[in-house]
Amino acid sequence: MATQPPAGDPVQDAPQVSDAPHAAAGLPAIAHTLRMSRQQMGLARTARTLLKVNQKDGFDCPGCAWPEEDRRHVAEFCENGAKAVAEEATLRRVTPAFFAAHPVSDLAARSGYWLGQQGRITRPMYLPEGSDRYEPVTWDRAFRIIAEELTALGSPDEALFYTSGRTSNEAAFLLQLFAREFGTNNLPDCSNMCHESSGSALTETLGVGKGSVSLDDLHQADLIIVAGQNPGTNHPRMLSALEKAKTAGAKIISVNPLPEAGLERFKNPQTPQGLVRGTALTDLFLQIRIGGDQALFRLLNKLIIETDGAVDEDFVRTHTHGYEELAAAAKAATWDETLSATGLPRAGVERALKMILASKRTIVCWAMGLTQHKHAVPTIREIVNLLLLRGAVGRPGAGVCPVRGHSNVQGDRTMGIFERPSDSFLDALDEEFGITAPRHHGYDVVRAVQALRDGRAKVFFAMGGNFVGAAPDTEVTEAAMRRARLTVHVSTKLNRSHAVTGTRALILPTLGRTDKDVQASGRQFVTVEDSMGRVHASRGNLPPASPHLLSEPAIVARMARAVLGSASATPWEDFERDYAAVRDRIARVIPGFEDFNARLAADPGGFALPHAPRDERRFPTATGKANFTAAPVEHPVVPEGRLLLQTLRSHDQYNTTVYGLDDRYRGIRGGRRIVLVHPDDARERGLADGTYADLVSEWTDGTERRAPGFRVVHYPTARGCAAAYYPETNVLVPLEATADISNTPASKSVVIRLEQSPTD
Ligand SMILES: Nc1nc2c(c(=O)[nH]1)N[C@H]1C(S)=C(S)[C@@H](COP(=O)(O)OP(=O)(O)OC[C@H]3O[C@@H](n4cnc5c(=O)[nH]c(N)nc54)[C@H](O)[C@@H]3O)O[C@H]1N2
Ligand SMILES: Nc1nc2c(c(=O)[nH]1)N[C@H]1C(S)=C(S)[C@@H](COP(=O)(O)OP(=O)(O)OC[C@H]3O[C@@H](n4cnc5c(=O)[nH]c(N)nc54)[C@H](O)[C@@H]3O)O[C@H]1N2
Ligand SMILES: [Mo]
Repeated sequence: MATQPPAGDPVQDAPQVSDAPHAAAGLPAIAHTLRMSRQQMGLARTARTLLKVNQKDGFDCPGCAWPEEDRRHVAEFCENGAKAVAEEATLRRVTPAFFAAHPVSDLAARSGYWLGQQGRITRPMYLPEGSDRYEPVTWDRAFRIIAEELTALGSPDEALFYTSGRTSNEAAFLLQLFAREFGTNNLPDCSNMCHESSGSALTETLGVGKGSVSLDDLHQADLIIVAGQNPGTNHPRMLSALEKAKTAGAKIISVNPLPEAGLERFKNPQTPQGLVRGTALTDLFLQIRIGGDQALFRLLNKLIIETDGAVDEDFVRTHTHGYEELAAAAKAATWDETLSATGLPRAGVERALKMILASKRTIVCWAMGLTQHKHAVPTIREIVNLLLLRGAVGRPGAGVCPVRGHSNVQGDRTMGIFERPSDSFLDALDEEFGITAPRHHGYDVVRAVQALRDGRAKVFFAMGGNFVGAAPDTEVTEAAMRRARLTVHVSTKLNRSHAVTGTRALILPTLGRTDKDVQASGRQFVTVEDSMGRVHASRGNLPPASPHLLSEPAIVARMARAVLGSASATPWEDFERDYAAVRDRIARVIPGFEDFNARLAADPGGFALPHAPRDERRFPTATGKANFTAAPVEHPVVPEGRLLLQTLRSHDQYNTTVYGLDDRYRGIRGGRRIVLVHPDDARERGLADGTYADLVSEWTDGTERRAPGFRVVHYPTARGCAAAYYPETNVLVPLEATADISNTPASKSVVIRLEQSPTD
């Protein structure tokens, strides 16, 4: 079995470039899946795990948050879901002997790819003060160390409890409860870097910070606009839904600076005919300039308002507020300004308008291409404006569809992982547990880095994720993390955050989704919420990666007991014993979870959470109506000679986890240090395809940040724009460059210049 990690590092980063294909999935996807799975898991385990992904008695795919079809295929998996599973179910192991052989200074010199390839962590590990080597530690001692540092703090607000979106509802609920009993709302999470802008925009305009459509709505839509999203790589199962809608007659508009193969043509690996010919998905491709979306949607809204009979007046009168303000602001939109902000041809915008006017059931889907800009929140609000004008919210086949990233990022927020919780949530928590949760807001991700940097936070605890790899401004973030007294990572695999630590550090290895979880009361399952607000069970079926692992709920429960001791009346032991006891409490605290356990027992396939705008056209906003908004139109201003860089994902990565060095759908192989530039922009700078350039970001305060040695790839992106992979480019994103209101790092609009690399 080829399950040994590849030897040696630095990993050779030598990108090869060929023409990008114009279709996604198909036979190459199946071949690729099987090869990667076999390398990590061997053949028998590959078969055993892949058959259980997303089945009703199996585990939730640890990949993306796209919902499952109700009648599932025998093998409901996609290439990238399978890669996420293989990465976790790997047979490779990181043992105490590994840590003895690799001091922290050595780990810090390795690539993220190499670290991830070493396998699953098997034992709790401790890095004492002044030492360069992690050593094995007992669980009891690990919790005592955490208790020591937490109780020594001057204030509970000097502690940070980060969550990445793979954490189950049960573990998330316990973690936020513990943090609030301890006395802080410092619960930053990956959502702060992800869909926070969507949540902010939707809460204000519709009253609920989540999407308003179900999978059935998508199938029934007659127009789907996909803006700022690359589903072929990041939500591959969405392509089946788009194909289904398409077959039923829907039209698709994609709005993107890049032509993404998955949106062009989908070769469904589940059908023989799909494998051969595939389905063309996009009817209209609007190749927009980075950051031009608000301008585009504002002009479309003006044109809708000016077209007789195009506004759903009945809906606007009955259900909305603020129409007059929007109408007045929209008047100011001009073709000239819009075409220059978007780089689009007039005919393209006119065609989009026609398609929108012809549609009765419109859905807009989006992801990071819209959320990670300075003006992300007003951009998403402008999309809401469009849907409200057309009465396309709370009607079958219509609505907003922010497509979430991590498989339970939405559920974690529902469970109270939020630095700005509502009073009603805290009141319910206080009442249920007899505690007094703090009411003042905590730190989000960016503020957490600032607090560490400025010495206002001293203990950092992470329930999953790779904080220093994922956060912006790598050098600033790493320096901030090194100032902590203690850093603790609950992790399945090694990553950069284990190598960039506080004075003391702990690695607490945990069960993943695929692992069987047995507690004193017997075998457990956990629950997750998908991108469309459906909650369902997830049950691992593999023997755990090591007998020394604890589950995430067990880790929180034991930490709480060690830290809070007899001061806490919460039955932490019972919660660890039987997760049903946690769900009983969730049922009493969080609306929509009534009879949680009973409903799951009746149907492990789960249930949909209530959503007032979708279910009853009720909008729980400040005005009691759906709100039109009329923010001034913004778009990035790029100084002469500069480009606007977006930092995105390749096909072979899951956020900071790098599965491999290829980006098949963009024709890149064998390397990640590439920058995609329009051929004319590259030539203007004297950069032939294949030359190497440094990316230098220029921030408004005059500071510069440099990422050296990227191979220039001539690529048909929109003019004036560039693209390169995250996390290699996080070093370029200034910590202070964030979205207004949501404070999400603006990692899709970084002003850069290209400088030919000195070695070239
Ligand atoms: N295999 C795999 N699956 C994943 C992930 C992964 O890393 N790997 N990550 C998960 C997570 S956490 C998330 S949040 C999602 C991310 O899913 P995506 O948002 O699809 O991820 P990105 O690669 O960041 O792609 C951003 C897309 O937006 C486009 N874009 C960039 N700027 C603009 C703009 O200004 N306007 C418009 N209209 N488009 C723009 C880019 O060209 C690109 O197509 O995927 C989830 N699923
Ligand atoms: N420049 C730039 N920066 C970005 C983005 C971007 O587009 N551009 N995207 C942002 C987005 S959308 C997101 S969501 C964040 C992602 O930020 P994070 O969620 O913090 O990062 P991940 O890379 O998903 O975390 C991977 C690690 O999670 C751990 N892990 C995996 N499974 C489990 C599990 O079941 N339990 C536990 N406890 N640990 C587990 C493993 O140790 C693995 O190394 O990055 C953000 N950063
Ligand atoms: Mo995300």
